[in-house]
Amino acid sequence: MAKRALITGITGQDGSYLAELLLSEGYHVVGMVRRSSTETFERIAHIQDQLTLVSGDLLDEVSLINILQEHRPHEVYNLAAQSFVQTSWAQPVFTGESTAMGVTRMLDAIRTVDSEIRFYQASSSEMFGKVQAVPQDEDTPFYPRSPYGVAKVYGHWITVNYRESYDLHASSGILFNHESPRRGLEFVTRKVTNGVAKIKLGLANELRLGNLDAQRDWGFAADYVRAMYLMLQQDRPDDYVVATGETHPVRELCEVAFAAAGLHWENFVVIDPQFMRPAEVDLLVGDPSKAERVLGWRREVDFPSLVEMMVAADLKALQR
Ligand code: NAP
Ligand code: G4F
Repeated sequence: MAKRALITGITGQDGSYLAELLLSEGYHVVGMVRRSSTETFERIAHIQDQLTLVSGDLLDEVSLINILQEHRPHEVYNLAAQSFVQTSWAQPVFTGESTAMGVTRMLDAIRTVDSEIRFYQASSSEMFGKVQAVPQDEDTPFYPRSPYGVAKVYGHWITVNYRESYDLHASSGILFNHESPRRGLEFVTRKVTNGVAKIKLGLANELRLGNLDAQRDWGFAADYVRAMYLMLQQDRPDDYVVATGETHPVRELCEVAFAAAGLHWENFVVIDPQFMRPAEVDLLVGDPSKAERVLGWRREVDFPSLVEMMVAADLKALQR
């Protein structure tokens, strides 16, 4: 009998890659989508006929209980969230409702319907915020710097708490930034690679950015969803840092991305204060040793290859 998995956030970057992976592993994949006046299925259009899409929302626990009762998944991957850090200052309450309380609603729905369901929570390196150690691992204390980071800390600890209180197989992946050609256009990697492609094709003549000094540990999203899957195949639930172990400033991202199109970044990048944040996370770099040792996880794509892949994809899409 095929295993059944429920993915919340299936229309997002990670949801689309995870759905592909689970289908290739022979799963029956159920994807939860929220009601919208227009469809947001672009990232899963190529596999939509292999998926069961169901309507639900992390803000509505009744919808979660009904979905679990009807589809009886063996595994739930909770990827849905208000995931853009900058927006979390403009919409702090909504961010808390979906990114923090949404986790409790799903955990409680699992406890109510079937406590044997295995659960994955999409935790984030944003929880480390003003970092208390370098590199960051599973024992590094959290110091979030945005309403989003605070909400993710709540989601992380409620996952640990339900695991310890109710013996749920609930794991939390503390994932560092991961990117791809499917990344939302508002995040800095995709904003840069899309901006480079537009400039190269004569569709724009500048790229406006915020803090170029911030450093991130950037990996490839398709590598990272493999770690999520591996966590739920373990006998025991646990928490894992998933990262590359390397960090790069936004300035270097610009350098590599513009160079991939034969351009020099300093001729086009303009600093614009509107993209600066009220509180910044200056440096993130993760230590993935535990995920490598216990899960046998390895990343396959390095930083220059990732950026070059994204520039090439944006050039191709815009040329089309
Ligand atoms: P994303 O592209 O922004 O996707 C977010 C998904 O959540 C979308 O499918 C969105 O649906 C859905 N969603 C938002 N609010 C919802 C609600 N109230 N009910 C149901 N669905 C809702 O994010 P991502 O990059 O794939 O990230 C996946 C998860 O990992 C997120 O929880 C994110 O915070 C976390 N994370 C991401 C990274 C990263 O670097 N990508 C790193 C660490 C952790 P619509 O399509 O309808 O908007
Ligand atoms: O690409 P970003 O918006 O990603 P951020 O804030 O690191 O968050 C992402 O990764 C987290 C994991 O650490 C996830 F949990 C979260 O959901 C999301 O996927 O910004 C990266 C850095 C920041 O320091 C920002 O200040 O780039 C800097 N930056 C400079 N100029 C910019 C810009 N960021 C954006 N989005 N746009 C700019 O123009």
